[in-house]
Amino acid sequence: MKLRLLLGDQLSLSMSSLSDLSTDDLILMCEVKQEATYVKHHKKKIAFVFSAMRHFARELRGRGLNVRYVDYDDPKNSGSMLDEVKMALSLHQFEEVIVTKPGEHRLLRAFQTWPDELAVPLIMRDDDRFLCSTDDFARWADGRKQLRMEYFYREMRRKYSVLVDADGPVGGQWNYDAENRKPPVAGLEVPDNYKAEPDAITQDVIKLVETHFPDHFGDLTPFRFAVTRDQALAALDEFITCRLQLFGDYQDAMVQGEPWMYHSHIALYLNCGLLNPLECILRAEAAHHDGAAPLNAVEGFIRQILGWREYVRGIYWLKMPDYKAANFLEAERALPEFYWTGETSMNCMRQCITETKQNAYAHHIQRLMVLGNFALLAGLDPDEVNDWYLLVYADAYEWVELPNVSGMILFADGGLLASKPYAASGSYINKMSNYCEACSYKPTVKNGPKACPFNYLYWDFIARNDGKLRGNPRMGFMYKSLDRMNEEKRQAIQADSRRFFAAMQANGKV
Ligand code: FAD
Ligand code: DLZ
Ligand code: SF4
Repeated sequence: MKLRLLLGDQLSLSMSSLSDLSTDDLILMCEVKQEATYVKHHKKKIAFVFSAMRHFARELRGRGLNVRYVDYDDPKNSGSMLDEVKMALSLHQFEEVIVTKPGEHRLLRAFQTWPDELAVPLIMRDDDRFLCSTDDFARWADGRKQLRMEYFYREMRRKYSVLVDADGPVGGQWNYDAENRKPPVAGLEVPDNYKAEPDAITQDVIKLVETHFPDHFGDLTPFRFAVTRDQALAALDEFITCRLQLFGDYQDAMVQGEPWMYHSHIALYLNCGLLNPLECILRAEAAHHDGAAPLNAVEGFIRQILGWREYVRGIYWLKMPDYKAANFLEAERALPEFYWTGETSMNCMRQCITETKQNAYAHHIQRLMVLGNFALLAGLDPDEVNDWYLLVYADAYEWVELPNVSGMILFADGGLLASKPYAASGSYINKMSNYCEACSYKPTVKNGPKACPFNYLYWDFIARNDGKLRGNPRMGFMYKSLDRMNEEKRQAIQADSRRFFAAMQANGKV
């Protein structure tokens, strides 16, 4: 008889910890304070994880399996995963505890200390839900000077025979990104996103979160996430039939009041096990095959899952724990208060933070080119930025959050993940969104109180990091432009940036 520990992001019948399951075994699932508060997760994220866990436990029981489920508000709940395992072990004679390796290094480290604490062996199995194992990624990375996602992705396309035919990549190119940068056009009619009706289980969880996590970030209701595999499949279906066609065209576009755009909104389901990556990829590939979606959209979507998602996980496990401490640009400014309140005159930031607060979601380009770009330009401390991203999004787990934040947005890893910083001025945001129309700053003004802060902060960032970035071949053009600037212009940039940072630090009113 074995005890099988199942974590909140392991909600799949195909978990390695459940293979060779016997009907005598006990599956342990527990809602514990430790996991719910190691960062103060968004209220919607906790409600999502707890409700999905409870629904999955119900499904397991429906299949005749033994489940010990510890509710958060059970008076006997110890609050600690280890103590819950000990408690379960005291109930029967178990031979061993089996668990699939967790998605976060902090928990793996904790699990590694458990054998000293437990009377039976702890067996940790690899998480084989991913399409590239950590060993295969390490083999791919071994000996390479640069770990570029694009080359990894091409190998994954070949390995899984996705969008490839006898002549190579379908359509003749591996990557159609150049077609996926259309600015939004007026009158876009974005389809309504998938919404599940909260059932009694979800309603109980909402009450629980209201009671126990009142000071956590974010709006708890309306809560419309899928919480079962069937619902998650319905959300995937909605994406494939209603949004995929324009996913590519408007992948980088941002529109005021349209938080969901043509994205799929499935990361939270993929990351907790309700969906598996290959089924999403194959659905998109089939849509192209059937003529229902163009290649630029389908390839772009598949690249995010088969490429980026697997690649960032590979980087995480290859480079942890050092990756977390990386701060190549020596950024140390505190995260400003408006990341929590949304109270800033920068309309793009206000929109993206408000939507994050409401939905525990922002789409990629909001995370990257607005919220992340600001964090980079302002030189915000990577630890604080990482904590923020880890707690505000329903899809956030450290294996995927950390490389995106430290590598992709902050360049804290010195260029392991991105060949140059994703820094941009207000003109990028103005081109790719309609946010600037409703902003009290002007994207075309470069200096002075009316100027878009992204404009002068951009050049301040370039000047401030001269010693670290000038040697980067992809930054040569920027440093040539900086060198051509006259002294008066440089001083105006510095003065505006100082005034901005002083106001931001003093009262946050920027
Ligand atoms: P879509 O745009 O529809 O993309 C489809 C799928 O591709 C996503 O569901 C996701 O599984 C995958 N994907 C896309 N981009 C990435 C990427 N860069 N890395 C890994 N997977 C990707 N994604 C998370 O799942 N969790 C996070 O905590 C997270 N933090 C991020 C932080 C920053 C600063 C940035 C720039 C990106 C982050 N991402 C994260 C990646 C990406 O922004 C989200 O996966 C995506 O916005 C989720 O929305 P969606 O499901 O609508 O994605
Ligand atoms: C995110 C989360 C939360 C909020 N709560 C729990 C919980 O109470 N019990 C649990 O088993 N898992 C939870 N999780 C998911 C874990 O944090 C996740 O398994 C680890 O971070 C490893 O990825
Ligand atoms: Fe953002 Fe600048 Fe545009 Fe305002 S003007 S919305 S701050 S990019």
